[in-house]
Amino acid sequence: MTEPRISGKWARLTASAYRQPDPRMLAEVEAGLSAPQKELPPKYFYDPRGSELFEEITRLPEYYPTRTERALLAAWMPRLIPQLGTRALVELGAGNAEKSRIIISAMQAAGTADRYLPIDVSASFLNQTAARLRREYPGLTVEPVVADIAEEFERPRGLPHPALFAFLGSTIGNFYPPAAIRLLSRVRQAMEGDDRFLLGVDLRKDVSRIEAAYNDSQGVTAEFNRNMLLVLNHELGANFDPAAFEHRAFYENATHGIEMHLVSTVEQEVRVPGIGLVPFAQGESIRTEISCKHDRGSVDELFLAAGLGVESWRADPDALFALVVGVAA
Ligand code: AVJ
Repeated sequence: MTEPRISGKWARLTASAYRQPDPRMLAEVEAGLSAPQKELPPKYFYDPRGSELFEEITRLPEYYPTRTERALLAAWMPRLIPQLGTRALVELGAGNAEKSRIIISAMQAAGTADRYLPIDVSASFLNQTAARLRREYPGLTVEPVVADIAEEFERPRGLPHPALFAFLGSTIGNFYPPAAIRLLSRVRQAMEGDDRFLLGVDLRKDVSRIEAAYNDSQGVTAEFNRNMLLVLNHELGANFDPAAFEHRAFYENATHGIEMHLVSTVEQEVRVPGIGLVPFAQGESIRTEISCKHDRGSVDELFLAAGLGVESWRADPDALFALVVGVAA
């Protein structure tokens, strides 16, 4: 089907009315909203506003993971990178690449900053990031890849050795173990020779500390959570009223993870074009994210099942967060 060709301000004003919804997104949303426990994939948090809100989360006093991981990287990478001789950094779920800079700078100091391949679902964010890094590191070849790492991952062609595949920020926590193992196995398949895997994981700890990180006093996480409904409105033409949903985040002991939900405050029906009317009882929720926490034992299990072994493990003194180097088993 050809879209009407219009330009200037009308193109912008009418773009969303003419755009076809992404069929993959529509299928995922339909499946998620028709499940007994409604759910939506966390990747739909990250439109430009969502990415901005997530960056705000990373600076909140309660949200310890980002700053703890950054400190671990800053302390370790200047020694680890020259030991490994890393020539290429492949980063799964790159976001704004703020932490990647620490690794790339260590590669540059070692004289091996050859290539950087950020992989992310958000093309616009990725391209901004790539442009900035090319300016900051003139000798570095930056090759952004738009992909959903939960669905697909292959060794990028022509990748120099040794490569470091990094999956930071505890994003692995978004996957229950079976899906985490599938993802890690695909990374393992992509690894060759003396390549390494670098994982950032949020550790199991006092539940109140974890719950506080997802229930910040400024309400940024609540706004981030509700933003997913605006993404559905914008992308699918749905008519969610974000004010009719409440943010809820709690730790589930059985799965060692935070669950984030949007709880309908009223009985209501929401229209999603291509899906129909979605009914909500008062108090019924949509699960928008899980964030599983790990320890040395659970990481060992995931790695073992994926054909990887833990080569080294570094946690901060308070054992909030760990960086793990994995090697083909
Ligand atoms: C980006 C998935 C690691 O689980 O802590 C932060 C996302 N959600 N606050 C996390 C998130 C709510 C974050 N990850």
